[in-house]
Amino acid sequence: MVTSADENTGQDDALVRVLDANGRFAPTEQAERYLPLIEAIGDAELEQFYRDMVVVRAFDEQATNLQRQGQLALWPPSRGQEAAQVGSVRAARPQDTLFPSYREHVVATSRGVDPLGIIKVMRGVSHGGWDPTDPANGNVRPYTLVLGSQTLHATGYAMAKNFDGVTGTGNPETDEAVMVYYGDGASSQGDVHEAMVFAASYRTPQVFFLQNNQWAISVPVSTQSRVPLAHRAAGYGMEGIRIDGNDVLASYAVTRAALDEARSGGGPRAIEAVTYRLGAHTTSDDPTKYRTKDEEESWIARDPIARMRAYLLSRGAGDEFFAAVDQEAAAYADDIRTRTVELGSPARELMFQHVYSEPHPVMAEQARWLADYEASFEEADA
Ligand SMILES: Cc1ncc(C[n+]2csc(CCOP(=O)(O)OP(=O)(O)O)c2C)c(N)n1
Ligand SMILES: [Mg+2]
Repeated sequence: MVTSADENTGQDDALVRVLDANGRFAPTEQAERYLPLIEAIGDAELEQFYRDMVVVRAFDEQATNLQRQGQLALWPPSRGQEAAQVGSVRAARPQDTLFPSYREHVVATSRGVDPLGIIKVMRGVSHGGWDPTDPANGNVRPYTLVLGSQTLHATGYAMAKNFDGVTGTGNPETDEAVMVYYGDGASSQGDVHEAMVFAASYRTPQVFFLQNNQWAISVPVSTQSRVPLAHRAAGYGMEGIRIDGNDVLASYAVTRAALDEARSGGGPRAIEAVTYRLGAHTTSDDPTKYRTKDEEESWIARDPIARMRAYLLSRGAGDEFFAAVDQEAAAYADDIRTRTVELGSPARELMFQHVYSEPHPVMAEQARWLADYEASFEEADA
């Protein structure tokens, strides 16, 4: 079945959506089965979703600025994708293991990872950023820049959960599940297909969480697939669910249900969160070269934070709450700035030390060349 470009980019209505673009409670037909889960979300949790989104946006803006000021080598902005990420990560249970790609900043931080861990990777002063085996880091595996490769890691890890018998016992409080994040562009990688074949064959306790943010750098999603990406799941033998990725409630409820079905022995699930990357692909990219202002504005009108704010207002949240969240976000971003500029630079010899396991003449030669080159400036200064 070939569908129109509009359906593929999710401008149609056939999505699980609970809050409309104006933040009104207006569940689509596809959302009905999730309503009991939505009704069970308490006020404190709703406020937490909003707080998470506002705080990570402040972090993301601060990091983008730090890159522009030469403090980071690169930054991949998450602006616009906050609802997809916050809803899904808050749906995970503590015992679950999460495999991010490279843009899931709030996925990492809301599980306990210090934001400086992410900053260090993007500054080039750490190879991994955080220790995924340290319980303080909430079972979040390291960022993966090789597109789609983390889906294989996740499937292998989830297969091991079955072999170890730590899932599928019928107890959602202890049964373990795995969730992997990837993008619309990554979905064209062979790795993702192999990961899905093995996941379905071995009935892994796993959720594939695809953020369709419409672009893979400058390539539109319409080039990646002739059908909505969620439809692909059926070909592997798993349910594929398409959600409005700018609706934090849809993201939460659908992910919660999918993870719990997967952990109870139901096999893997695929979620396609239809969203939009409002920022550049990374700070090395200029999106004005390949997309229109009109397109960006049509998605700004569906901003996930404004939508949740309107919903909370309609439920009676007051100015005090919103002011406190803004203050918290500003303090969070300030703290990141302070600690980033204190990081300094690693010794230049370090970059040659882990290329080969043993000393290597080419590395020795390059290290000598760099030392001489830098010394030439000292002589010039003297
Ligand atoms: C295997 C591989 N090929 C190419 C790249 C270069 N690359 C980095 S990000 C990117 C686009 C990814 O798009 P998508 O999967 O939609 O994720 P998004 O960046 O939109 O979050 C490409 C082609 C890479 N990192 N890895
Ligand atoms: Mg993308």
